[in-house]
Amino acid sequence: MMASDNVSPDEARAKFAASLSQMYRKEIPQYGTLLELVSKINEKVNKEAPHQDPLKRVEVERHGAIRLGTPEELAMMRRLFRLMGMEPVGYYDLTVAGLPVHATGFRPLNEASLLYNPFRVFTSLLRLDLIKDDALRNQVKKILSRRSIFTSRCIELIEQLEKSPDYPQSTVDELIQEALNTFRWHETSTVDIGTYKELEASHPLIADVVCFRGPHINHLTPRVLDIDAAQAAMQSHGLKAKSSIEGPPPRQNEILLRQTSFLALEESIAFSGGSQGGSKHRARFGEIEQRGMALTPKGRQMYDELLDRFNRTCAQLPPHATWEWKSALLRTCFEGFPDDLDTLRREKLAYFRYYVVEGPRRPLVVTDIDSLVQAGCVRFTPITYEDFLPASAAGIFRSNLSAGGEQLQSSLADKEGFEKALGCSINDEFLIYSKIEQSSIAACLDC
Ligand code: OOG
Ligand code: NI
Repeated sequence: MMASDNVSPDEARAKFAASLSQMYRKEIPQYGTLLELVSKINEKVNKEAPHQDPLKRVEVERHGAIRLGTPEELAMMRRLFRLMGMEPVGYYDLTVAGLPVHATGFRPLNEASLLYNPFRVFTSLLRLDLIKDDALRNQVKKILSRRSIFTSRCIELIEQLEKSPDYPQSTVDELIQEALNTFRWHETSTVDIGTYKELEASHPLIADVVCFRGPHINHLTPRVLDIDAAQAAMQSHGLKAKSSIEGPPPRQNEILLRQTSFLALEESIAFSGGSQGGSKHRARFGEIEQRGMALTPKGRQMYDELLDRFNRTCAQLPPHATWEWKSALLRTCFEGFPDDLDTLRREKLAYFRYYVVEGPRRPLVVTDIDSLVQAGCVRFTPITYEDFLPASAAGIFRSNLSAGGEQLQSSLADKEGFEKALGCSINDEFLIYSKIEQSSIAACLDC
């Protein structure tokens, strides 16, 4: 095999993301509308003030979400994503929001790969241990044990590529085609309508995970550079956007992640593999997000505290409180969060990448990065947040599931259990950002 026939994991990921986007666009026409309006906004915003992440990256940037049923499914998914240069980052416990799942985000780790294509997938795993009812839990286990979400050819190709020193284009192309089968929508449920209704009554999320042949991708989110403009555009294009934007308020210097979605589609499904007529299922929806800078643990703690204060105050508002009212409250709650880059940097609330600029003379004695910044020979830009927010994720989950579902067993996070299922440990997002910052500092000091 000639070297030119080989592709890199980055290329495999970019191809997979593009193929998935193409498939999803065919499945959900509103997604196509969303992409068009996002693309227009991005071009306009970037023309007015070029964004730190090049438009080339932002234009293809997507995240998807899938919900898995068993540890074996998660382990195989990890192996598939690894071939595309994606690793698990961050542990998200959603039980705190009454959802019987925990999750990680698969994404590229290093800067070059993120720049090439930052595709990420929020991957959750059903927590069977939280289903209180023994009979129900056993039934769920039994249904899940009968399915195989990957085609046998897909598994063969994963095994083959894992062993191979090369990455032949044709094998990777075939892998992508096979993998798409795992992510596509199925109009028929594997179970009969009675079982579906029963599982839906226990928790709509359980029905969504258990009743289908595969973990249909439930949204594919483009990145937008101005989410307030996109929210307004969604409404004027007839997409039923949810009224509030999840995450921090709008700011001069955006932090973390702001997200909004349009409501889940009600889709007709048939049962018992197609032989039994229909009902409706709500799982798939549209979402957009704006990404700001990654916060340090100190900044993140401040964010969590302020958001918590906002939520507690919100709970006391009268039921007719409008989104304008709530968003004004959100802004007030976040007034104490500094909004200028130098304060954010000096107070170590966010992560930055430092770089040397030509011109100003370097001080004779360089003690630390601050002396270089003060002398004007080093500048800094914030590092983009590449992960998810559990509170926002819970809000997104909830607004897109049919109402209902019993209270679940309250419990504790189980990161270890998740890692055991995954077959490897989860990368710590703070460590990744901190390493990028530290290596940029070292490069400036060495100069
Ligand atoms: C995942 C929701 C989480 C996000 O952007 O926070 C998510 C799901 O509904 O399966 O995608
Ligand atoms: Ni999402």
